[in-house]
Amino acid sequence: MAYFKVEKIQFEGPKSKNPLAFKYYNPDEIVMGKTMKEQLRFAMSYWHTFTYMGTDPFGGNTMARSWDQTSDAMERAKERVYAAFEFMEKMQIPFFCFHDADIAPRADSLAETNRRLDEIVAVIKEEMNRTGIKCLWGTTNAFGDEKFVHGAGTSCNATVFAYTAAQIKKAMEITKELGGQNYVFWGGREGYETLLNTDTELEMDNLARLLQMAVDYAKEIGFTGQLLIEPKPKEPTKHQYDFDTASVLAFLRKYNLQDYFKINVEANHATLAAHTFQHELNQCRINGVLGSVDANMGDPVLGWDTDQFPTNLYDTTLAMYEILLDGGFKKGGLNFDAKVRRASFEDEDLFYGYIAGMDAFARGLKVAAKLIEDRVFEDFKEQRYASYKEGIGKDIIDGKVGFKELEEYAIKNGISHNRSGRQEMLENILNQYIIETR
Ligand code: XLS
Ligand code: CA
Ligand code: CA
Repeated sequence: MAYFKVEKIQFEGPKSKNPLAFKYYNPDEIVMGKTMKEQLRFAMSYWHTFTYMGTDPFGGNTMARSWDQTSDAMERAKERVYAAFEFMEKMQIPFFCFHDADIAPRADSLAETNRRLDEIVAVIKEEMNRTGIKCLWGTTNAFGDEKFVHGAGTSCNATVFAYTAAQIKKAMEITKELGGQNYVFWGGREGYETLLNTDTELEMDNLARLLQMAVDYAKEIGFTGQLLIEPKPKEPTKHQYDFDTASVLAFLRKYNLQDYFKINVEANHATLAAHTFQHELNQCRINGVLGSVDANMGDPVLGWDTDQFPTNLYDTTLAMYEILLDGGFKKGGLNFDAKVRRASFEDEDLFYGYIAGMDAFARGLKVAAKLIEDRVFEDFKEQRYASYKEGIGKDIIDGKVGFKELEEYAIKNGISHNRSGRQEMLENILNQYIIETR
């Protein structure tokens, strides 16, 4: 049975006026030595695409999905699998990401929840075999249920810590079963509201203990996927421990976990932390921890985690620029952690959302590749830092001088003149590349 009336989305090129076609995403086109499909590694988020029904803090569902009409929760979960795979096939999306709670309904007991997960995982596996679609990453939802009111791994209640560990254990097992290439930890409620009732030291130590247990268990069961931490500065808690890439790195190094984790960068989380998307990717790249990406965008006017489909070409270009400079994705990919607006409630809108995001990233990929090929910023930066290539600059880099030698140098030579940073010139060149790249 088909759930969607829309036919498979095809590449028709930039001249096409068909809204249900790719204008820029041409899966087989080679960019920097790989096909677009291999470079971009697009993934569908199970939750925003198949369980989000349009609620917001002021109102309920606006979306009545054709795959959601059966009254039995397990039957509904199975229909959701078939609808999800039909959607990915029609969208030409090669990967998916999921939380345990997205794929199977929770039961009252953990044992029954786990049994339900196994039942649905078997159905997903069949669909994976039928279509060749793969799992980019799995995770557990340790934030939605009431039990996580004080946090999960950072809860003041030790039995909640234990329950969280049990959930991660099972989620890791099913991610392995599905051949997931990564496992994500997003600390949904790992943070606090007020220091008046919070022992941050114990909470952070416990978070590290939980992650160490996850590392140990991954080893024990032979899960070879990459473990990823997804930073977010706030929402739902006022202050989340995994604030941004820099604070996650400091945390990992403090607890000696740095060898086991990379980062899953989400665009909207970067902007919530008052960073740009590119800043976060750049921090990952220079520290060798760029794992995967949650592709979406926020709204600068609204200022919360709006999880919109990414359509801003500056962001997609500069994101792909960092990703390409990093040598491209290894196990990671571009997961659309994005949802259509609640007023875009028709099934067809899901297609428009994904087409917009995939085209924006395809375009970003091509522009970024051209910028790198032409060494637009590289040559400029090389010139800008040329003073470290010789003389006193080289001595600083080579560790040949200390304060005494530098004082001597400064007294004798003063400073050479500073040159313009040419920001506006560079921004205009970037515009030119975005407009002109074919
Ligand atoms: C929420 C997060 C979440 C993670 C996975 O803001 O983006 O969806 O990606 O738990
Ligand atoms: Ca995310
Ligand atoms: Ca988000």
